Amino acid sequence: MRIEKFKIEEHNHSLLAEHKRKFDFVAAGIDNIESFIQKLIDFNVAIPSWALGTGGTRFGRFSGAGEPGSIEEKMEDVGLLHSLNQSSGAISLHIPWDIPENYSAIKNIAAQLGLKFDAVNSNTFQDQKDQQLSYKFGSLQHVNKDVRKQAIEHNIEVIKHGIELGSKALTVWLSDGSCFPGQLNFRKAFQNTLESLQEIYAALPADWKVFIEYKAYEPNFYSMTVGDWGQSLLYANKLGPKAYTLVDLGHHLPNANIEQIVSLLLMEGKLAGFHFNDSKYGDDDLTVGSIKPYQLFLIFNELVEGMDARGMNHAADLGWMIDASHNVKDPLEDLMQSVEAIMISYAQALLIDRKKLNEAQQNNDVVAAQEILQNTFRTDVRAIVAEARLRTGGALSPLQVFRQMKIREQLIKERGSRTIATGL
Ligand code: RM4
Ligand code: MN
Ligand code: MN
Repeated sequence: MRIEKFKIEEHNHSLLAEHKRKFDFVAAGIDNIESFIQKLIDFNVAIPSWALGTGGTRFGRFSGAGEPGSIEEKMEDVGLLHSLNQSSGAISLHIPWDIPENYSAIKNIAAQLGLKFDAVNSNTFQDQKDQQLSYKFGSLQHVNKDVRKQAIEHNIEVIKHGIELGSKALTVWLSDGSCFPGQLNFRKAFQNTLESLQEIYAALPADWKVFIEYKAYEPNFYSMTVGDWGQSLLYANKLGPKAYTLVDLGHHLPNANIEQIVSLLLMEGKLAGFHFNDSKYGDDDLTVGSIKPYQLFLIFNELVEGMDARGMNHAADLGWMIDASHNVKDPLEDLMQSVEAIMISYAQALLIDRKKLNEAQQNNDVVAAQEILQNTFRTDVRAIVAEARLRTGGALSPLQVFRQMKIREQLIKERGSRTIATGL
């Protein structure tokens, strides 16, 4: 289904007076409001194809009705999101969960919906039906060269799909590691992984990047072969200029200072970008901003500061993606909340008074530094984010339109109530 423009206009009209009141109030206190709005308009967050269905846990999966059953329907869902918030103009495919078959047909749909193809993701953490060799004991790290070769070839295959679609990056997340002491020779596992990654790197087109994602634990619980940002950065540095470290917010040990990691990766020119989500305990993959919004703000503070220090383009120079999936919400509503949380944190980070913060830091004025950050964090910028949406034809309240138009109900009518999306 598509949302007719006039429906969004009608909705915006109904909220306009109240929106204007809120916007004028917050905008009055901000110099450069126009340039901030433009930055918000330019900023887009990619949607992973696996987040459009209800995510399961290892205990069960409660599929929702009307889930997208094909890559085309997943694109349709991202198109719906994008027409509501004008900030979700890209989709990231996980292969083989979603194998593009007819490239030109798929590219056509993307063009109609105004979508681009973000990074493509490989999957060597599961065995597929017709797969020859098993990844039970790892993939790129495996002691058996033939298994490594199979995993390398899969990654090269994923790059080929990406080239056809116009993607510019490959994201490699490995579950490789060990569950028990003694299971693995750490150095050999690292070296095997590095050599495998080098072969994949050699297959990258000139204008591509490879994102090396790390994760502290799960599914391996004693060691992960790409377990933290230090290890990822080691690989990225050894691989070369097209290799970068990808930060997934849920992939750290509890209480890790992610904002500091971000700052240093940016300093090194090695930050690939983000997989946004939120968590209380581990890789919980909850809605962005639902648990630790202040941390998200502090991360964006470092992002904006660090990107500006390097003269980077906020919207284009890093990869921005949501990586969340869970059991209890409608996936589209969840994604709307996630995108909104990201835009709010980004907007707030833009508003931070850098000059004053810098002065406070230079004077060791700890109290002033905290005041500056928290004043901004407590500023309600939702009307600024909504204004950016309004100006680009999106909805003042995407969630409200989604519910009022009964979009899920319409999707259930079209797709049925027993559909299951591929993914986790
Ligand atoms: C992993 C990691 C990857 C994602 C898979 C589905 O934990 O976050 O980015 O592709 O999950
Ligand atoms: Mn991830
Ligand atoms: Mn994850």
